[in-house]
Amino acid sequence: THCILIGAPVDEGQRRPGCLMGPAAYRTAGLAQTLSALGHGVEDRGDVTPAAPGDQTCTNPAVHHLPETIAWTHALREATQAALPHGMPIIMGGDHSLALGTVAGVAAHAATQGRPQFVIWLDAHSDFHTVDSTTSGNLHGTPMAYANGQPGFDPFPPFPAPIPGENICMFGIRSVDPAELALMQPTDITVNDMRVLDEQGIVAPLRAFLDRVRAANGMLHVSLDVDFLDPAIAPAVGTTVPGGATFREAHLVMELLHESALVTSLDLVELNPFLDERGRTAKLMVDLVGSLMGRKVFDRPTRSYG
Ligand code: DIR
Ligand code: MN
Ligand code: MN
Ligand code: MN
Repeated sequence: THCILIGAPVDEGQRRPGCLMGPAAYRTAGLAQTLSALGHGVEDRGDVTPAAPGDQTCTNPAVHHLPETIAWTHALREATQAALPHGMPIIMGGDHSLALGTVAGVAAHAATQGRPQFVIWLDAHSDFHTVDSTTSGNLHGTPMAYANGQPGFDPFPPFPAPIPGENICMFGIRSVDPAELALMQPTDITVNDMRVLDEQGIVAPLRAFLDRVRAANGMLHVSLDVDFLDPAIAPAVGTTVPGGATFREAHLVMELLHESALVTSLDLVELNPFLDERGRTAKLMVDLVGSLMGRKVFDRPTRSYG
């Protein structure tokens, strides 16, 4: 695979400064070297620079950094869409508001290919607020609703090719605000919350979704929020929520995604290196990308003998 690294030092979608150092931390933790050691081509396109913010406003007084976020959305949509014909974009964030742009870019690209776009959202949060519904005003809590074509995003450019709920699958969910729940309930989104993972494990629900992606010849975007992981193994994130994915659960997701050979783009979001312990979380995220891109502890036979 030709991997295209794109730095997205977005910090405006939440209130704890530091996510802007994410791209530098991934580079320092050896993301490019990890990918080349696995035999992939790697191209680092550097960090995206947004245009000067405009003067957009909205009626929800809680919302902050709206023009900055819209500027990022335009720039990241373009950068992601431009990369896709050449390889697999890996967006190094940056807070999760960057996905307003990256998912728009992958959806626009999929539409030009006549292929359906699918999304796997690995996160403690559903990120299903709209600009109108958010009470925190942090726009990192909105990208999934934008991608699903929900109303309530007036100041934003219309989402290019809204992704139907049946093409969206969330894992690791354990923090959903009442307004998000109300918006999601009428949709066909698959929400595999932590209870589902406790009860069924990650394998069956993930395989079921991957089978649908394959049957539809879909493109598959993976958005990996650091807080999908349990804070005990991944402390460097502004919004820790107890009870997250374990080390092995997270690697198993990545290994299954690799075996599926369906993933066409990836976001790495919410890493805040200012909160990290000697790069511990950054290195874990890089190792997870390694598993997603084919690293194995042992080479297992792909068929059973007997
Ligand atoms: C909360 C937290 N639902 C909010 N969201 C996220 O502020 O909207 N935290 N995404 O990481
Ligand atoms: Mn700020
Ligand atoms: Mn998130
Ligand atoms: Mn989150």
